[in-house]
This record gives sequence, structure tokens and C-alpha cells, in this order.
Amino acid sequence: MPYLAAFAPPHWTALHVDEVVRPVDFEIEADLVAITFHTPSAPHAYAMADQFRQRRVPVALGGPHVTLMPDEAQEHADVIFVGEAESNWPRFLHEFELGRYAERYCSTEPPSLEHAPMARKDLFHRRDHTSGVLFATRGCPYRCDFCTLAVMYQSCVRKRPVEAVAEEYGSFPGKVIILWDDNIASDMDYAKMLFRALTPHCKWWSSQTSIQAAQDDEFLELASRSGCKQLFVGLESISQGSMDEVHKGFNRVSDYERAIERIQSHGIAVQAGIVFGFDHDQPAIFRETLDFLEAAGVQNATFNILTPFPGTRLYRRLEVEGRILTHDWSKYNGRADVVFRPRLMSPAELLAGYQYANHRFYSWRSIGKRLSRSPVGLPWTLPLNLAYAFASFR
Ligand code: B12
Ligand code: SF4
Repeated sequence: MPYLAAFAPPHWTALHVDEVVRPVDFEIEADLVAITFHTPSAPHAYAMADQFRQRRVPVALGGPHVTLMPDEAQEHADVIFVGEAESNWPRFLHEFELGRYAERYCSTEPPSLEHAPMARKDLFHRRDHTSGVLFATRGCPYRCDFCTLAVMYQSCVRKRPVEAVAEEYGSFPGKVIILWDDNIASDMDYAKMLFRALTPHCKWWSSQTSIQAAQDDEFLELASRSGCKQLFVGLESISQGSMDEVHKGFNRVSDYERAIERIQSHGIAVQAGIVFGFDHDQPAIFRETLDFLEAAGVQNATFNILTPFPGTRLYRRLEVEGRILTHDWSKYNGRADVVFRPRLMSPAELLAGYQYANHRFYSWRSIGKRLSRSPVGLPWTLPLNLAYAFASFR
């Protein structure tokens, strides 16, 4: 939202409320309320929108879930934004001032990010243990069945000018930055130019990448030199059958160990993105995955229960097969609920296996074992492990 606020004309006053930080004031005097949300927050976002609309405050809705389920969202909004909003949002703000605007603005093609403004830092509230967040690129060229990005961004990768990204990066006063790119390795040449431009700022950063990052030593070397301390790597599964099944066969499980070693050898910690519940996953997958991650000395991992988000190829397949168990979007959280019938285990087994993975990986024994071999200093790896340990035992 601080990014979208940067598009508002200077005579507008914007207030940003992040519900993680403080509750929403439903009595506030506002000309317009704009809300963004993921699928699991959809019921909550709709309830908020309904409450504002009861007071006749116009509500605009946008974000991943609106793009995936526009007709549903329309019922709770005066105006919705389907897809990316770089061109439609400024147009709408102008039309809103004139008192004539459409109910729905659809982005027909992925917008260029050539002139993307800097997000409004004065509207950032959440620290999330970082000093700043920004993005250099948007989108990912791949089309994995379970990922919503192909629908949201039409598999089209866009890049901001390197100088603009470096300027925004340098403008954060603190040391630790997250580049929330979907896949920082989607264009290797661009990434290398970017890393060279970030180096003089002497900060630490982390980002997300597909495993291809590990195939290019120059990429890793330049990333490391520019302050990269951690890469979130979409490993997803140690079952090749599972990767092939969801069209992520470019992840070669037999290469994982070498890929992790190569990233770590550049002083970059690996945060493994792991998903459980694919059709090839047997009940042994949980123990085998944990054995693998511990043996590889992975510094961090995020475990997810496979979740068929609406609009994805995975959702369509499971729906045809009659395996979707609920359409209560609040359960599409990937952490606490199983919303489909897995093929080789029960929903309860999947949930229990996911919990086992979190508890084992973030146990003192495992943290000690993994971090004692880490090529990245404890000031970076330990706080993250403790935060995850705290969250998983809550
Ligand atoms: C950063 C991030 C997070 C951070 C959020 C930190 C924060 N303070 O915001 C954290 C780590 C907390 C997080 C958590 C989760 N995330 Co997340 N996250 C992202 C990520 C990588 C970037 C989001 C972002 O800021 N994008 C930059 C903005 C500019 O892009 P955008 O949101 O697409 O917005 C554009 C348009 O959509 C539109 N727009 C968006 N909102 C609005 C609103 C209005 C009013 C208007 C006009 C326009 C508009 O305009 C923008 C410019 O074009 C995205 C991937 C992605 N590229 O979006 C995943 C993503 C959004 N996350 C996802 C998921 C699944 C989750 C989790 C459920 C994971 C989990 N299992 O826990 C949780 C949900 C947490 C929750 N309940 O809210 C999915 C969402 C899928 C879905 N169907 O909703 C995504 C798309 C990743 C993916 N590959 O599928 N996430
Ligand atoms: S590589 Fe990652 S970001 Fe790209 S489509 Fe697949 S899951 Fe989504």
C-alpha cells in the first residue's frame, strides 16, 4: 500500500493501516478506503469492506485474491482492480475526484515498471526485523501448477531500472533490506548489473530465487559481494515425482545438495521453501525431508501445506477430481488447515506431518546442528531461527 500511495496526487492525504501493527478504526472520516489482501484474508477483508460501506464510505479492493476471484470481490466493493494497477490506479484516482468512476478496472497487459515510483517510506509501519523492503523485478517466467503468479502477472518478468532500485535501496537508513522479488534470478544479466549497483551501499539483503541461481558462480559471487546474506530457494519437495507432477521438473532433486553447498560456499544462507502434500508424497516424506535438510545444513526453512489457490492449474485439477474439501478461503492459509484430499495420506496425516517438520526443524537440537556448520554468521541466522522456533511452538 505504501507503493500504491506513491501514485496519489500530492493534494491527497493517505493514511496506511497495517493490521499486524494496529487495529482498523472503522469510524475514521475517509473519502475512500483501499484494501489489499491474500486469499486467506479474503473473508476478513470483505467483512471490513462491508462495514465501511454500511457507513457509505466507498471501498476499493485489489491484490492477489481480487485478481483470482473478481466477481466474488465485486460484491463487497464500489470498485475493484483486477491485475496490476500501475496504469489504472492513477486513472481511477483522477476519475474519483471527478465523481465518475467505473466499477472494475482490469489490467489488460502487464505494465512496464520503467517509471515505478519509490514506495512512501513515511507509511511503513512494520519492521519485520528489517530496515526496508523494495522490489527490483516483478513476476517469474515459470508456470508451476500451484503458484498464483502466472495468473497475477501473466508469467511476464518486468524490471525496474537498476539505478532507480539502487537509489531506493540506498535511501533506507538501516542495514538489513529485503528485495521482495518473486525470482531474483529470473534474468541473470540484469541481476548481476543490479548487484554491482548495490555493492557500494554496504548493506545486507535477502531475496527469493529459483534453484537456477545456484548454477551461476558469478551471480553468487556478485550477490555475496553486494551484501546478500540469505536466499529463499524454492526447493518445494525432495520427491522428483512431485516436482514433475506440478510442472516444476526443472527442479532436479539430485542436484539439490550440490546447489545448497554452492550457495553456502559464497557465504549466503539458504532458506528452503518446502511444500508437503503433493500426489507423490508418501507419509515418509516428512522424515525424509527433515533428514535431507539437516544433512545439507540448511540454515532456515519455511514449510507449507500444499494449498490449491483459486485460479491455479492445481485448483482446477483437484476440483475436477472432486478433492477440494472447502471453499472457506480463511482455511487457505497453508499453515493450519488442509483444504483438499491428498492422494497418499489423509488430511490429518498431512497436517500432523507438517507440524512434525516445524517442530523438528526448529528444535534446539536441529538449530544447533545446522547453525554450527553455517558459513553465515550467527547474527544473521540465529534470530531468524529463534523467530521461527517461537512461531512454531506457539
Ligand atoms: C511480501 C509477501 C509476503 C509478506 C508480506 C509482508 C507485508 N508486510 O506485506 C509475508 C511474508 C508476511 C507474506 C505472507 C503470506 N503470503 Co505472501 N507474498 C509476498 C510477495 C512476495 C510480495 C507481495 C508484494 O508486496 N508485492 C508487491 C506489490 C506491488 O504487488 P501486488 O501485491 O501484486 O500488487 C499489485 C496489484 O496486485 C495491485 N494491487 C494489490 N493490492 C491492491 C489494492 C488496491 C486497492 C489496488 C487499487 C491495487 C492493488 O497493485 C499492485 C501494483 O500493480 C507476494 C508475491 C507477489 N509478487 O505479490 C507473495 C504472495 C502475495 N503471498 C502469498 C501467500 C500464499 C502468503 C501466505 C498465505 C503464505 C503462508 N502460507 O503463510 C502468507 C499470508 C499472510 C496473510 N495472512 O496476509 C501468495 C498469495 C496467493 C494468494 N492467492 O493470495 C503470493 C502471491 C505468493 C505466491 N507465489 O503465490 N507474504
Ligand atoms: S518458480 Fe517459484 S515463483 Fe516461479 S512460478 Fe514456480 S513457484 Fe511460482
